[in-house]
Amino acid sequence: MKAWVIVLILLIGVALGVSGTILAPKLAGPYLPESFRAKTEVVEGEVDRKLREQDRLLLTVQTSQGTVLATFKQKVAEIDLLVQKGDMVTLALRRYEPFVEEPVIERVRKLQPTKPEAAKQEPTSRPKAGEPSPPETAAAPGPSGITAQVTTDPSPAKVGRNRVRVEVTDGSGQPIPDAEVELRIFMPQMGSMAPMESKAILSPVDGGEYAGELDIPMAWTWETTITARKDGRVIGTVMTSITAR
Ligand SMILES: [Cu+2]
Repeated sequence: MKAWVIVLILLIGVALGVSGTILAPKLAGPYLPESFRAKTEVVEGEVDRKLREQDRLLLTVQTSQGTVLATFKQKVAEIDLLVQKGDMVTLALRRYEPFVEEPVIERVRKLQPTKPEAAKQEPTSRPKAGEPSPPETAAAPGPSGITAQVTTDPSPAKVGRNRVRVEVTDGSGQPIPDAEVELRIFMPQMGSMAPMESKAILSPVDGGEYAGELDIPMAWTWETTITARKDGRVIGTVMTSITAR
């Protein structure tokens, strides 16, 4: 065969290959199975377990569609550093699947305890050496004008049994004695995790001060509602949060 024929065949081959690469996805796109298309779905959920091995990292994420086990073999150290148990992560998946490899992590949100407003107004005196650190406090005016200042022992609160103290004052800062005070912590449903709650009925210890025992089922920043009643009638509710570590 003549040399120029071979060159011509080669050139035609290259031209077909190039145009095929450009045109094929456009023409064949609608006929390709779902998984071949670049369409992605965004799935958000809470990291409920993280397992680091020598050369890979596993995350289980509770999403609204089900649990995802994501396996990473690239950027293992980086992901290990960034993502912690309890974080909310957004994954780009082709579709929901229980087992995914190297999904793109689009966002990581730390569910850090939000510092209550009252903390900012507190004097910033440092505790002296040997003294216990000041207890975590939270105060917020309720719809009826009452204020409840929560402290936990230990502080920050721990998983398990904690002692809680609540100082209840009225709109003008006067302590409210002789009330029935109840404290409830709540976690909404997340993914397949059922909602959780725990309650403490507090007893008066001093004028306007109430105390009791609270069981905290897991490390989390819990939505906290304090309800004060007098003669069975609600005189005020206060929303705040308690973080257990
Ligand atoms: Cu939960």
